[in-house]
Formats: sequence, structure tokens, C-alpha cells
Amino acid sequence: MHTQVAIIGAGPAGLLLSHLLFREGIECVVLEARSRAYVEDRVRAGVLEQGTVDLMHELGLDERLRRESMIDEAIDIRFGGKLIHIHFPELVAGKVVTIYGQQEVVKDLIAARIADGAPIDFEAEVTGFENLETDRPTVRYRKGDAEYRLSCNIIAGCDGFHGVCRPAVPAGELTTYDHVFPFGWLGILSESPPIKEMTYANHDNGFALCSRRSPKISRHYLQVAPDDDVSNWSDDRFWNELHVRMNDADKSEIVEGRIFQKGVTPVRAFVAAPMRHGRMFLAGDAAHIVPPTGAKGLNLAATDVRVLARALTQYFRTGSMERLDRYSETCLRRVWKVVRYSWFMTSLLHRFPGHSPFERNIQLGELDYLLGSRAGRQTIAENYVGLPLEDE
Ligand code: RFL
Ligand code: PHB
Repeated sequence: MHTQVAIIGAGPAGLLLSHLLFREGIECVVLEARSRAYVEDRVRAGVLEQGTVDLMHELGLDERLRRESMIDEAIDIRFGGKLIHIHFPELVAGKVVTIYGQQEVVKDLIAARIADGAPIDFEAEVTGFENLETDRPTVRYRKGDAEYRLSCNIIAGCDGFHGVCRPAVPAGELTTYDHVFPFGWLGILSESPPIKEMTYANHDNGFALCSRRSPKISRHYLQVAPDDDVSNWSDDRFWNELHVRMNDADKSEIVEGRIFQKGVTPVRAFVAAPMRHGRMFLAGDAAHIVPPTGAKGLNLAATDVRVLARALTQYFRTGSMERLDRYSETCLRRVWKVVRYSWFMTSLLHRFPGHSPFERNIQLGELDYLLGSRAGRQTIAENYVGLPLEDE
């Protein structure tokens, strides 16, 4: 079998790319190791930048998003009994962010692709590649007990952080930058109405975040030890700690409800450069991960594939590799700005086990600065809503 673009992975990166290429009449096959149900149920991100919402709109895939998403005009940061209010429209010319669960985005993208008659090959696990350096690479994959081969012109490595594409690049060709923070996030979903504003907290006990998925579903996070396990966190322990860190000791603000999902996730920044080897182009988490504090992972995956789709369109229309040759450099400029911002928010808002009293006071000084400085709050707002897309 042959296709123009073999897309590995049906996460946001792979699915968005498949729609962008479909629109340009470029043929692709999407290979996904997991089942459709598994991919659609994976609970992850929730904050969409305007650029990501615009992309869904341009693709004509925002019908449910428009109906069910919620707009956030602000975030709050609580620390030491004080409140920093960052109101986006006031600080960055009318900009806002949209709350819509990543798994809802994924469900919409999968349904639309199937409706286009261009299905996704689920439970098709890619196991290896051949001839990556030639103009006819081959993808090997397994479905059940059978092995298959797919020949293509281009491979899009959209298979996430634990995928097979990045490890297929020969040793020494990639430079990797890795920064593991000394804590993790415990995230829950609960059947309870959320608090008024998306609220981050830096408390002596550690970071906390109150977010939401709908008017009836809350999404909350607590900083925990990096190797912590959900079994250490009974529902009661979770709620009690959240009230404390959110300065809601009398439990009058945060409504407790049935917790129906709980998971611990590492907090880490990672970049692999270049985002390319021969005919394989890496996009999204396959190439980089950012700590969740900036709410940027999904949005960065979306900007990567926007750049990649434009470059592939040029290539298949004209035969020119000019944009493909610039793909990695173009993406990495944005990636490093987003890594920087996510690192900054993570450093600002967490308790670091190794911090000296000096470092803790510097952190509190920075929070106090933001409280009094419009310029400081504007920097956060500008990044939170998403930096403008620079024309590549
Ligand atoms: P994904 O979503 O991991 O998809 C990769 C897909 O590839 C498949 N795969 C393979 N398929 C075939 N053969 C193989 N050998 C394969 N190996 C892997 C996998 O099964 C999977 O389906 O990567 P993608 O598309 O790059 O998307 C990235 C985003 O998922 C990620 O960056 C975000 O979820 C990060 N993130 C957030 N991003 C935001 O923009 N805003 C947020 O508010 C936000 N919050 C978060 C987050 C991530 C979190 N976790 C759990 C890591 C909050 C959390 C808690
Ligand atoms: C979420 O709603 O899942 C969420 C919100 C803000 C973040 C990270 C995750 O910074």
C-alpha cells in the first residue's frame, strides 16, 4: 500500500494534520496504536488558545465547540491571602481563552474524519521504519497478529512523547533538552459546579489549580510528589488539601462532588531538535513537552501541524522542499518561547522542595510584584492567550 503522508498517532496533532491535508487534497493514512474508545476517553488538556479555536473553525469543525465550550476572560492567582487578577481582554486587546476538553476536540476530529470517508486505522501499532533518508520511506505496523507495510512520501511523527518516531532517529542526530521538575500534578474530575474563575494558587503546602470542563464538572489539580500514587489520595484527603491551598478553609467556596477520574502526571519540559530526520517530521508531544502550568501542550501541537500542513501543501503542489526544510526552525522558535513561559509559570507557582528561604522569598517577591504591576500581569496575559502566529 502507498500513501502521500503516513501520519503516526491520532492525538490532536495527527488528527488536525489529517484534516488540514484532506482540505488540500493530499492523501494520508492515520495509524493509531490504541482503540477509538481509549483515545476518546483520555482526559488531558482543557484550555484552547484563540488560534486553536480559529483552526477548528477554518476546518468547519467547530459546531459542537461553539455550542458547548466556555469562554474564560481571566485567571486568578492566590498567594499568602492575596489575589492577582489577570483580565485578558483588558491587557491584550480583547483576547480570551476557550475551555473545551481535549477529548472533546479529539472526538469531533475523529467523527469528522470518518464522515469524510477517510477513516483512521485504530489498533494499528507502528513498530518501525525503513528508508527514512530516501524519498520512499516505509512504515511497518502491526494489527492483531498481522504485520503490514505502508510506503509513503512523508512520515508525520505525531505519536506523542512515548511514541516510536523520535527514537527511530539515529543516535547523535537529535539534541534533546530535558528538565524534570521535582513534583507531579494530581488531577481529578468531579461532579460539582466549578468556582467562578480559573484559579491558580501558590500555598506553603504547594501548588493548586481549580479549572472546569462544564457548568457541572470541575477539573482540579494539586502539586504532589513526583512518584506519588493516586492510592495515597483518598477523596477526603484531596478535598481537604484543595480547600487549604485555595484559602477556602471554611469550605464555603469550592463545592465537593463525586470524583470520577484521578491521575498523577509528571511535570517536565523536553525539546528534541531538529524536529526532522530525512522524510520524517515530528510534531506535537513527539518533539516537545511543556509543563502543564502554562496550558500549552495541545496548542503547540496545533501550531506545529499548521506549519507542517502548509509546507506539505507547497511540496505536493510544486515539488519544492523549501518550507519543509524550514519546518523545524520555524516551529522551534515558537516552542522555545512557549517552553520559557511554561517554565516561568511553573517556577512562579510551585513549592520547590530544595528552595532555600532566600529562593522562597524571591518567589513571593515576584508574586507581590505581579500584584502591583500591570506590565507584569500583561506579560502573563499575552502568553496565556497565545502569542501571535509569526508568518513562517
Ligand atoms: P498525544 O495526544 O499523546 O497523541 C499521540 C498519539 O500517538 C499514539 N501512538 C501511536 N500510534 C501508532 N503507533 C505507535 N507506535 C504509537 N505510539 C503512540 C498514541 O496512542 C496517541 O493517541 O500527542 P499530540 O497529538 O502531540 O497532542 C499533545 C497533547 O495531547 C498534550 O500536549 C496536551 O494534553 C498537554 N496538556 C495541555 N495542553 C494544553 O494545550 N492545554 C492544557 O490545558 C493542557 N493540560 C495537558 C494538560 C496534559 C496533561 N497530561 C495528562 C500530560 C493537563 C494534563 C494533566
Ligand atoms: C485544565 O483545565 O485541565 C487545565 C487548565 C489550566 C492549566 C492546565 C490544565 O494550566
